[in-house]
Amino acid sequence: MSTRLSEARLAALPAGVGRPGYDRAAVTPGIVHLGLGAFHRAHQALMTEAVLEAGARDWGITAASLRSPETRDALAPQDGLYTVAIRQDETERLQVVGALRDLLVAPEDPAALLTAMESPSVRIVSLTVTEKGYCHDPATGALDEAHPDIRHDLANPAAPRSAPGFMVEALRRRRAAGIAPFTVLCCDNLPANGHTVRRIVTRLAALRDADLGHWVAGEVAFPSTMVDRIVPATTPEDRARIAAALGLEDAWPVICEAFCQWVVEDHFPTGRPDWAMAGATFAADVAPFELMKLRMLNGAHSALAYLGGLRGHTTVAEAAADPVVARYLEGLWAEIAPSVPAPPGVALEEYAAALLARFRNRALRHLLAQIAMDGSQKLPQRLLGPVRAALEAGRPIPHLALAIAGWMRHVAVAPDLRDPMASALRAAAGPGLSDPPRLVDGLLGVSAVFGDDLPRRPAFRTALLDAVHRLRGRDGNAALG
Ligand code: CS2
Repeated sequence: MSTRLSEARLAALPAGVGRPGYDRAAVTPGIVHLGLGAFHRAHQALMTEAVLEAGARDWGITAASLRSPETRDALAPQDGLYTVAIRQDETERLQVVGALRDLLVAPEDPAALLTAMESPSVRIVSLTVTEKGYCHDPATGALDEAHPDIRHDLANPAAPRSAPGFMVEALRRRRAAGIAPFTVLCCDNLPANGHTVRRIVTRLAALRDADLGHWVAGEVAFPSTMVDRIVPATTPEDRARIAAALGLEDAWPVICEAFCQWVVEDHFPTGRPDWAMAGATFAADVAPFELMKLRMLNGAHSALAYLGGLRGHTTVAEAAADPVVARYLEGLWAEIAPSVPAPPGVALEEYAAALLARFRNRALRHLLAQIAMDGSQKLPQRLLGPVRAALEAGRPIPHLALAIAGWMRHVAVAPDLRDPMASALRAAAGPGLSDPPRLVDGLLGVSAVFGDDLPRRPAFRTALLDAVHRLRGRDGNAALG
């Protein structure tokens, strides 16, 4: 086995590989990040790296995993260093990133994470904990007060498990100690993510103590953000290729596309890094960017995840290169676009064309199965928002209905359904494709996904039934053609 990437080995890296040029030891933590996944490392951490590179010393990141120790175990022996591989078709650029100063694993030591979040030098707590990490009802956006982690955190506030539980306890301690609250920066694909997380955290705080709830509502900033970069899971081949290029072993590099967008509402009462120098855009209103991205990009991703397999594809790039699938996407985007007010300076047709080109990036092995995960948490903001708008306007929705029927089929047939609501969804799906009305009505009745309004829309039910019938025909493949 070759030598491991580490601070001491940085000078030995080949000339073309980017690396920290600043004194890492002089950097202090200004951000605690919850959710140590690949997305954070290829997006916010990389942008923060540019700020550190430009001379800032007070915006280092303490990154915590709320679940498994895997990433910490991989990165700790490398002094927190890891490689970002930016890939477009046949080209690849490598950069070793030093922005992660400390690595924590919450379940091992919740008190250590709370102590880090309490520190006056920490002014931002950012999050990438995925949709399900907020313990909310996906259809309404409200805190799920019956969620086992929320019940646990109410009973054991000093040793929380959930992201909202950590934020509320840390904010309570800061308030008690007279320390200004941190800004909560949600970087997950939730609708109106700042507002949604504000509602969740405020509600949990109020359940602990009404006064604390008022204080959180009045004093804590929750700017909204739109985050965008495609970051597929790292494969063993990626690890081997990157080790060969570095001449050193990196146990957990991250892979991403060249495209990177971050639109952030500029509301940080205790300061923020100058992420604009790394390409972030600060805007007064993020909502139109967020809607566009969630519906056009993520909506199309979810449609591909549930339909691409019918044509034998396993990755986004394979599916998007298939002319039959590309035609379907065109139809889907035409149904979604009227529900998206174009942000200033953006033409939706060009945005859609650019998405197709990004999806076709041959260097990314983005598994459809990875995107298919957690559909119950993703469908409302990605596909059901556009469905509501189209039904309201009386527009037909054959492409949207096919995507949702694809999800219904997935729920019924997936050998290993990866979704926090898996057992409820399976029960609601009944005997599955053999009884389309039972499948459609059963799943439409899951109000955490479809709300109370959509089951009462006969046009929606009819479109779904029609789509499920199309998916049953022969091998389902014909439905897309
Ligand atoms: C994807 C996203 O896994 C998924 O659900 O749709 O992770 C997507 O790749 C990112 O949001 C792109 O910015």
